[in-house]
Amino acid sequence: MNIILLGPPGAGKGTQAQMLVESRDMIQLSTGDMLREAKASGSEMGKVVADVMARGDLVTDDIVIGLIREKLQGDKRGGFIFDGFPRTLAQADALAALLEEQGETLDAVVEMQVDDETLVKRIVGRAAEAAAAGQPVRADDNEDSVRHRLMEYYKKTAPLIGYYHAKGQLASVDGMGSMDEVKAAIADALDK
Ligand code: B4P
Repeated sequence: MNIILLGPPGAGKGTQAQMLVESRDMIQLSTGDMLREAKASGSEMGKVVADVMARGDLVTDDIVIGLIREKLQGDKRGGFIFDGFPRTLAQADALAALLEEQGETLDAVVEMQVDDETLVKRIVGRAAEAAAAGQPVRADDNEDSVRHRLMEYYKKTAPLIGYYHAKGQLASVDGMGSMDEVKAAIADALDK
């Protein structure tokens, strides 16, 4: 099964993708993690994306599509979880073409719904927890950047909700509950 986790920043896409890796032996493809790894490695691409990400802007479609293309060649295990990809209509079209090339299908798109103030609180809270534990704080985990990420989401990513709804692939779940409640809602949606 190949699925997309769609939702605003802080909706819990990464958190739920991890849970699906454990429960269904799926492979998590997080473009956010891939970009942060590129940044940490100091590669040319990492240098290009660092400022873009810190501002809360989207990285160019070419870069993220290239990252996903590479990963689709590898082991497929229980299927792929696309976490934070696609984020634009161009990325959605590219994903459809890449899956077709591999003889794969997209089985479901799970949209996680969380209100804006909860998203800001979660992300600012994550930054505060990391700082208190002496761990590195993500450059984009501050209130200004989160609010900018939200604007980008509504402008460029939210249109994907209608796009996948029209294809009959969309399942929307309430992402406001506890992590285990959201996990159960996603399991329910996937079983249907
Ligand atoms: P991502 O890494 O995808 O980050 P995100 O959207 O902020 O996080 P996510 O929804 O996964 O939330 P999480 O589980 O961590 O993107 C970062 C940046 O990379 C983007 O802004 C962009 O610049 C770039 N990028 C990535 N993909 C791209 C693409 N395809 N195209 C262009 N640019 C791209 O959860 C957040 C917090 O909430 C955590 O602290 C978690 O513990 C907490 N939480 C989760 N679920 C909870 C729950 N149910 N209750 C309470 N707290 C919860």
